[in-house]
Amino acid sequence: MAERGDREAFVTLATNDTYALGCLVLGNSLRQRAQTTRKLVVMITSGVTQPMRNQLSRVFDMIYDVNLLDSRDAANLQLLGRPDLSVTFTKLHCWRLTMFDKAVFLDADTLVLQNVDELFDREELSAAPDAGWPDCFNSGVFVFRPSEETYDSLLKFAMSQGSFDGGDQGLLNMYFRDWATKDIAKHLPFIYNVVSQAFYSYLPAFTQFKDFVKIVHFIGATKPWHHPYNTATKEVTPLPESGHNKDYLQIWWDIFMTLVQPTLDPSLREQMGGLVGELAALSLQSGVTCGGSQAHLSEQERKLNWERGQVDYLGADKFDNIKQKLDQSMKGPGTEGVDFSSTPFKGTSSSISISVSSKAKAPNPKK
Ligand SMILES: [Mn+2]
Repeated sequence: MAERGDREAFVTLATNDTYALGCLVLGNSLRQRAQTTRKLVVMITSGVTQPMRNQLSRVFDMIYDVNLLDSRDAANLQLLGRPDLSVTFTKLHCWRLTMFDKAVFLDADTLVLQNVDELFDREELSAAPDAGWPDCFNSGVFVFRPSEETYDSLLKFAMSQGSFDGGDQGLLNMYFRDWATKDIAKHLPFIYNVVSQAFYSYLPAFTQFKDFVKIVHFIGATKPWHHPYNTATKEVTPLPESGHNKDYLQIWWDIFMTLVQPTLDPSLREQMGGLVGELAALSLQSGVTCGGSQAHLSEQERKLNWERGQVDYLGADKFDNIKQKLDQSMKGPGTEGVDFSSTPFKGTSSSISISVSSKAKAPNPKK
């Protein structure tokens, strides 16, 4: 089995340092909690800083640089004219990991609760139904066979067809269009990609089957790392609007606090802890991922961009707006009644409060 283990890998993707934190928790969940025997690969873009890269190398067997503007690559050259597709295409790079015979892609916002190595017995393209439209698969978890041929074919397809949802899920569902009807073996059971809000949409089923859940997916704009965590009680507080199940959030935070946070490079801790660190990260990332304001985007589009790590730091999500939200929520009797819905940045006020509780030198926003 050792040989096979070397030729098969779990693959994830980080486009910035925040998502890299998700990757670190995911990697630890695979290694420590699920005891996988397979390799761990993280694909990163230029949005990931060097200290975070070092951090990732402690957990992942391989770091794979995805250079979006590699002009030596003809297919990528064509992409230069389609910046709208660049994020979608980032994920497609997983097909270029041809040093592996088979791989399982996992979003950075997933968490593995139990061993899932049996997924490597499945064929390309195996995935679980999307909770919103079950005739489509959710592209947060899928089994695939790395192949340059498939990669080129996917790029060509994307160039000519585009993606019906503007993201990788729409594209992959169009490319693997017979998934819904052709082969039931390619339908992964839902337990391999359970949206963390499932208890809300179908509580009796959740109650009945929750012990079988193997992979949780924190979909939506608010991620586990956006939630307030009390370092004294070691408890996470679910944000009412995120809809994430508290138990799953707690598992994410337990892994983060026990296996990730204590090993973090001090320079990263500076970046992640405290208001100043948050701001430093913001200005740094705005230069890399955001060219300008996203004021023209609809709320839905903005949330999608937020989900992809493209935050409008210079526009709607700029710090003044975040601070305003923060002040509002601090002023009120509680978070209840405060309308967070107008900004996907709602979680950030909470991540700031996390750092406040863990870093004595950070300014107290209650003042
Ligand atoms: Mn996701």
